[in-house]
Amino acid sequence: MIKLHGHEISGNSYKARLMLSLLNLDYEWVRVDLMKGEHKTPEYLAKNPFGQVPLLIDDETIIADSQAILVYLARKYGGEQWLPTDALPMAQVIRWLSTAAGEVRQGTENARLFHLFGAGTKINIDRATEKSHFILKQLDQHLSTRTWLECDRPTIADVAIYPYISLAKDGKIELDAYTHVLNWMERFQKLAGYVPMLGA
Ligand SMILES: N[C@@H](CCC(=O)N[C@@H](CS)C(=O)NCC(=O)O)C(=O)O
Repeated sequence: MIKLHGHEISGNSYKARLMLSLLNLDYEWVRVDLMKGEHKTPEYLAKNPFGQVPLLIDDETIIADSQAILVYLARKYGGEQWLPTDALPMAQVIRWLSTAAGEVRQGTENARLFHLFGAGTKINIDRATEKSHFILKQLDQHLSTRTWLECDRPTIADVAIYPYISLAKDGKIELDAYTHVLNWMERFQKLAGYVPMLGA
């Protein structure tokens, strides 16, 4: 049985939940209480020394990091559909995983963290807001001629980018001006197996 360790407020945990659900995989949700510091206990750090969620355990295999979890699940359970292995399409998809961990994290993810948890996060909200609009403009432009981010079909590129873009409002980032992004989000929400954020 696959186990996903995560927290309901975590968009990175949501990313992993989405993938499990899109692949129609059974799994057990193990709630890690971030507020109580359960991700910093010796037992948890033994599984993920980074002390972060999400963490996926599939029998003996332990995978930390939402992007790595997407790659693992896509290749282990999804064949070529969600992550193709030919050089060019693979590079095109991985580019968005990198963007999720880079520009999206510096933008909408950090803006959300700031507004949910306040100044204690030490996040520069002006910079996070600027980065959010930078990546939203890029995404909007990219999606103006495409249905999905790459390969003319949903891939883990879409799964990696969707959570923190759909949660942009939590960071007081309005999406109204980004119509192609809004349309893509609507299409994403219609995928078989789509699940909303826990508690949303
Ligand atoms: N690169 C990691 C980042 C994971 C991450 O930042 N997780 C947050 C919750 S969304 C967390 O566990 N924060 C607690 C901490 O870092 O102490 C991923 O993509 O999974």
